[in-house]
Amino acid sequence: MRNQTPTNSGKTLIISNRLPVKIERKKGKLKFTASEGGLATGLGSFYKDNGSWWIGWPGIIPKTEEEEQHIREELYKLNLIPVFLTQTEIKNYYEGFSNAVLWPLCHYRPSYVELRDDYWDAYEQVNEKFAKASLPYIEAETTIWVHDYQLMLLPKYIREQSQPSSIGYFHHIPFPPPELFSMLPWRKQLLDGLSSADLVGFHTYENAHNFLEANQTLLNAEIHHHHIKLEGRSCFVDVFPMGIDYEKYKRQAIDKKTQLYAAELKKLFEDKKIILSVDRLDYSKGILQRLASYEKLLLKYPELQEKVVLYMLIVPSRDQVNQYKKLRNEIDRKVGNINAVLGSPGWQPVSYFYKSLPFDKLSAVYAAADVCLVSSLYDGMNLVAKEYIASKQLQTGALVLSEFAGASKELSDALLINPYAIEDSSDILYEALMMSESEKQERMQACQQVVEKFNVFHWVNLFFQRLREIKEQQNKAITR
Ligand code: GDG
Repeated sequence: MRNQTPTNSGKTLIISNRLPVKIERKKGKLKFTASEGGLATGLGSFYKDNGSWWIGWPGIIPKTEEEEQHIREELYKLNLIPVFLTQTEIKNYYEGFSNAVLWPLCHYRPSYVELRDDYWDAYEQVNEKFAKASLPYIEAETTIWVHDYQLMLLPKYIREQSQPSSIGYFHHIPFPPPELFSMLPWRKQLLDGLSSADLVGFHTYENAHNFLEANQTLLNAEIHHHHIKLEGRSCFVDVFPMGIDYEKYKRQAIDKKTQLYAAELKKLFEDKKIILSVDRLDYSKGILQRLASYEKLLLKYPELQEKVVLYMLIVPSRDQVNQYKKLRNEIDRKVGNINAVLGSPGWQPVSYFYKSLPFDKLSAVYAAADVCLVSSLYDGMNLVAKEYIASKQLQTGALVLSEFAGASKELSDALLINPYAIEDSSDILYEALMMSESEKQERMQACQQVVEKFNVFHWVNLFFQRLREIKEQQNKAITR
């Protein structure tokens, strides 16, 4: 499906909190590595076009002005424009308002929300900083695509200071129901910021609906189907479930080296079935509930003891935010407890890794796993589920997927669980482990068809196509 590589006439400006690049200091020198994330892959053909750019934070604080200049020059060669953040901005805008206010609120954790004026002030200031940095790259024919909750005010700030062809925004995480969103003292400013875009996209209908309703109840906006009318401007709201680069995962999974590593991994666990989980450290991923249902599985079906292992890969994330530090300790304790109580000299029930694996190793782990367990309590989409599907080219595995992950709306042939229902989840996990090869194959093939067709290129194409249609409608309305 490579022929779906997106195209766009005119210039494109992508804006996200992080640039798709990793910069590390190694022996006094800076090392630049391109990011392999889904967004970077999907949008690669856009921002690398002539006159198109990607603006964002490069993830590093320069030590000197010369170093800052050097970073700018290096990134410029890659069509990337850095917005540098100070330590205080990182603390208050990123760790503060983005990850200790918006993230918990959008993931149904109002008790984790830290309502602080200094966080809000920094959020406004940094959004303004991003707008300022963008202005030199905006012309009348520029199409702008803003990404995610760190930049909800940006569509408004850009609109006030320039006249691009169109502004799109995509919300990668859930959008809460209006009753919950209402608790924010700055709810109106945030909604106003977003509805200044021409098009706002979500992964699911539920989220789009919540956003429309919030505009209606909190801003008194007129809503016509998927269309918000407010103060003479209009904003379309639509659903675009994000996909992955299916071919890339497929290619890597059938690569000889990957297969060799997968075989080594299987050998390491001998005749045991591997249940895999992969996520960033986050309370939205239901890691403690997952451990509880795995523990239940071993207690309820003791014949599985010494016959199965939970391979749990957790990527360090936001470890400066209080709730994340707390969660990490709780996970350590729970894993230790399961291994100490249920383990034996030759068997550790949970193999837990707190680190990130390189892509080829991750692919091998996907390929080796008998079951992939996604237990999110709430998740915009969850790409891990789709990556696992794309990596099972022998159609041998089973996916156990939370019904609260956006991916469950598309992957109806996965085994769906309510991760809060510990006992039910453990039964479904048992069913996955015991499933016949033919049923696994049937389900896997059905899921693969969906993930292959609705891949990341399809997602990007659809979003830009919708933006173009909106622009055409607006032009027609003006000339009428
Ligand atoms: C947000 C939303 C939405 C993980 N471990 C390793 C590794 N990863 C990669 C996975 C996957 C990505 O991280 C995680 O993506 P998810 O979609 O599962 O979750 P979030 O990070 O929370 O993403 C989510 C997404 O945005 C997109 O809109 O789906 O709902 O929360 O790609 O492969 N990659 C490597 N090594 C690891 O150890 N190389």
